[in-house]
Amino acid sequence: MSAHVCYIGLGSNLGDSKQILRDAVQALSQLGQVRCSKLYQSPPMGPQDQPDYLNAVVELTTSLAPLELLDQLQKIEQESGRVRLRHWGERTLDLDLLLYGDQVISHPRLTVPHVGVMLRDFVLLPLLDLNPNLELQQQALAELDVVKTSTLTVLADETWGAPLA
Ligand code: ROI
Repeated sequence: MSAHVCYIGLGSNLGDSKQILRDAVQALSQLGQVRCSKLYQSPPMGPQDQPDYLNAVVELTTSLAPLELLDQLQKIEQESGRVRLRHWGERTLDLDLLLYGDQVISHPRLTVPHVGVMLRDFVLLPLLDLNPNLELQQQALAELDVVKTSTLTVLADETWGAPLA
């Protein structure tokens, strides 16, 4: 079976976010080979009266098909005890399928590339940790203004997601 290199955005701003994201990386590692970005703290996009988010991106090399992968991501979200308080509001765990190889997918359940990829620094900076030369729609992501002007805080280097020895 052929493997695909995928990128998954992780976000949390409810509960013990660092542990929740670490558990999510562990769960993702059951689906294929994983590499972790640095861990970032980012101010909320959306309503401002919610806590800052922790954000990261995982590169997953998997033989799962896109909708199979989506099912697994939603299962991991549910098993984390996912709580979502309001639209664009605080949540315990978000797993967004950002990129699936270079496939373009338009399906009622799934849009790839994810609509936010080009717009959100909390997705772009961790993506660039993993793949500094990444291009989308013939645009080098590292050259985007939103990347150059970003003020995200790095909380931890790439080893944050590794299980404790
Ligand atoms: N804002 C930040 N900073 N990080 C997120 O992961 C995030 N996720 C969301 C919304 C509510 C859009 N805002 C976010 O879903």
